[in-house]
Amino acid sequence: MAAIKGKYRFSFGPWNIDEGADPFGPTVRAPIALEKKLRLYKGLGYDGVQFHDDDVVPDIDQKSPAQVMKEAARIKKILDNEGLKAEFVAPRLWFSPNTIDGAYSNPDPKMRKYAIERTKVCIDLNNALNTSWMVVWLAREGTYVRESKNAREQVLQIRDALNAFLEYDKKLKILIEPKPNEPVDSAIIPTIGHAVAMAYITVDPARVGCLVESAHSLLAGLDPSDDMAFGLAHNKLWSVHLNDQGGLKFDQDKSFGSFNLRHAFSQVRVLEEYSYGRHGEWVGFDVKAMRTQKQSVATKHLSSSRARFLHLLNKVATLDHKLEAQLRAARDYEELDRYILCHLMGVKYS
Ligand code: GLO
Ligand code: MG
Repeated sequence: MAAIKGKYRFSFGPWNIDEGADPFGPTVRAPIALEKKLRLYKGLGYDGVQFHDDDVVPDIDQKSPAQVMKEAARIKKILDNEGLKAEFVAPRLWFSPNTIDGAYSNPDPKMRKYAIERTKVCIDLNNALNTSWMVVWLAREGTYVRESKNAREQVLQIRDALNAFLEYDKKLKILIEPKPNEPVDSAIIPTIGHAVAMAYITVDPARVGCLVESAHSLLAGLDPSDDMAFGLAHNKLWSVHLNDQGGLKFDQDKSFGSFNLRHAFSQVRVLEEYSYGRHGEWVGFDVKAMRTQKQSVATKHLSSSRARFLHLLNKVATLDHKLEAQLRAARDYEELDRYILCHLMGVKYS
């Protein structure tokens, strides 16, 4: 068996252990305190924690800078005690009444200022928790009605906000997490291509990278592994949110590989082939338990997603590269397809 090249460490966010609410019904599982969730990480096979700013400091808008830092120090201590590392803190800019019509590209300058100031506090939190980088998911930067905003201006407003953060902290690295829709109808940064292009127009492109989420690529009608390859080709794939999605519907955040194993294999393959993880990149998951799950079994999606990644890694390592090369050279892609499927299904290839 070929050796596995990448060095992998895994992360998820506390929101991935949730209460099971959906837009059509209430919560079905009791909330679990952050401290208790953090105690579950190691047992599930995870070393890294992804945070929102208000996961670290609830009601962050109501708190003074001193209070914010005090609470951050408390969480840092818990992380240290549990042997965990914070991957990132992302500003949750989609709950506040100030961001109803967008954050960095809100038409109201006062609201834009709010979003920028809140993100600066989030940068301080990233430093307090000694994270790898800050992630920005641009949830409400978009439109519901094309005529309501000027899309070109929105692109530049987002750039200006990113520039303000790069200036605010000269060591900060920012990862843009693109998504084509939901909650907005039409997002300004919908794909990895847009995110990479955005990085290049900032004041310091070397400090702006991307995070590809499988479900977000699928919602844009794209192949997540190709999106990852695109990011890798630009040296900008610094994190991933592995999950799955059953076609073009609401953002499902299904367990990794649960809908389309072939897609999952392609993602693991592209990461492994290019030694993802060697420069401190995390294998992040952004997966939700089904609403049907009872409390006692509502973390299985996390252990099983990680296990699937490792199984698929083994499938990548045991590929017959000589055969692959032969079939490529012969342009016999039908046979190549048959070989890959036999390999994935554990059926003897002959
Ligand atoms: C939603 C996003 C969201 C982000 C998280 C970190 O669709 O995937 O879960 O990943 O807020 O920024
Ligand atoms: Mg995500």
